[in-house]
Amino acid sequence: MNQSSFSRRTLLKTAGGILVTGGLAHASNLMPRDIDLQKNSKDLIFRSTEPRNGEPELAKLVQSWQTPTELFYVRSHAPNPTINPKEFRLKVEGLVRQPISLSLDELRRLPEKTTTATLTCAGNRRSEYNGPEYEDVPKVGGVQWEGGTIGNATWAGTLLANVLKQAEVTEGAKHVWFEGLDRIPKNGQTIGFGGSIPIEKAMHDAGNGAPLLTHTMNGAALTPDHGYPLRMVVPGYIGARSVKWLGKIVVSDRPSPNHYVATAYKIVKKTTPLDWSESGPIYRFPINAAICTPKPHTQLAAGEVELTGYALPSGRSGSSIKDVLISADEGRTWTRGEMTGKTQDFCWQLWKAKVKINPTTKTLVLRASDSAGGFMPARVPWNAKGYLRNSWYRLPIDAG
Ligand SMILES: Nc1nc2c(c(=O)[nH]1)N[C@H]1C(S)=C(S)[C@@H](COP(=O)(O)O)O[C@H]1N2
Ligand SMILES: [Mo]
Repeated sequence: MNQSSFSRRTLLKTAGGILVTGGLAHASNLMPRDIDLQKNSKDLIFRSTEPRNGEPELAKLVQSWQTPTELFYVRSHAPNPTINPKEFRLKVEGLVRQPISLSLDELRRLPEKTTTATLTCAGNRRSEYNGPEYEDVPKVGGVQWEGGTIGNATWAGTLLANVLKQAEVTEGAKHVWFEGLDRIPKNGQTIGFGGSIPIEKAMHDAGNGAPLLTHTMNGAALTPDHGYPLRMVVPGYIGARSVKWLGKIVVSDRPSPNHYVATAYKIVKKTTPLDWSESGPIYRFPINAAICTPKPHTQLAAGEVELTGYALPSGRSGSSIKDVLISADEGRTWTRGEMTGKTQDFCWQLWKAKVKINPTTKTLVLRASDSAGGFMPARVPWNAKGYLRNSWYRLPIDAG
C-alpha cells in the first residue's frame, strides 16, 4: 500500500476537524446524548449475567427489520468497564506519521456517517454443534447460543478511514488493531479484548461496508452493554471484530497478537498451539438463516403453515439473498419463501413462507443462497470452538 492511495487532499480537508481542541464547541452542548447512559433495559434471554451474554427470543427478533436496542444481543467477555466520558481518549498509534489522541467531543465533531448494518456473533447457533449429529466428537464449550446473536441496527459515528488518513498511515501498514478497555481474566492475568482487520478493509470509505468509529446506536448514545462511549462497527465481519469500549487503534504490519485474534475466533479441530498457528482469523461472515416463527415443537394441524425468519447474505458488498427455501420432507421438495422488509448491503433480510405439512411431518428445514454464490450447506464440519454454524436450519414441530 503506498502513500498515494490515501488522498492527500482529504487528509488536509479533515485535518482541521480533528485537530480542533480549543473552545469552539463547548462540551456542554454535547452532554445530553450521554444522559441516558444507565438506561440499560433488555428484553433478552441471558445465558450468563457475569459477564452479560443474552440473545432475544427469535419471534421478537424478526418483528422489525431494524432491531430495537432492547432486543439486540449482548456478547461480552468481561463486565462492562466504567469509562469517564470526560477523560476518555481514543489513541491512534503504530505505523502512522501523526499519532492521534481524540476526546469524545472531538470525535463527535468529525464528519458524521450513519450506516445500517447487521452484526452477528461467530458463535450464533453454536448449541446445534452439541446436537445428535455430532455424537463422535467432543462437546463444544462456550456460550450455548441459539439463533439470536444477530441484529440489524443503525450506527452513527465517523469513518475509520478518515481518522487513519489523518494519522498518515505509513508504508508497510497491513493490519489495523482495535483494543477494548474491558479487562478479561485469562490464565491468572487480565487482558483487553482485541480485534484486527486488514488495512484494505480499514481504509474502505465508500458505501455501507465502511468500518465506522461508532458513538450512536439507533439514534441514542451507545449503552454500556454495546460499548459506550465508542465502539467499532465493521460491516460484513464477525461481531468479534467490532470491538466495544474502544480505547486504542494500532496500525501494524501484522494481525494483532491479542488472544481474540491470534487464538480465539479461528476454525480448529483441536485447541493446540499448532492448530491455532495453522489457521487464520475469521473475518467475513458467511451466509446464514433461521426460522424464527413458529417456535420449536409448536403443535400444528396438518395443512398450510406460515413461517417467518431472517436470512443474512455473506458479508460482501452487493451480496443479497437469492433464495430462501423450506422443505417439509427432509429436502426432497422445497417451497420458496418471500422477502419482506428491506434489502440493503451488509444487512439481513426478513422473509415469510407458507409450507404444507402432513400429520407425519417432524421437521421443517430451511436453506438459503445469496447472489455472491454463498449457500448454506446441508452439514457443516464440526469445529472445536463451535463457530460459523450455518448448515440447513432444522425446526422440530409436533404435527397432528
Ligand atoms: N471490548 C470488547 N469488544 C467486543 C466483545 C468483548 O467482549 N469486548 N465481544 C465481541 C463479540 S464476540 C461480539 S459478537 C460483539 C457483540 O456486540 P454486542 O454485544 O453489541 O451485540 O462485540 C464484540 N466486541
Ligand atoms: Mo461474537
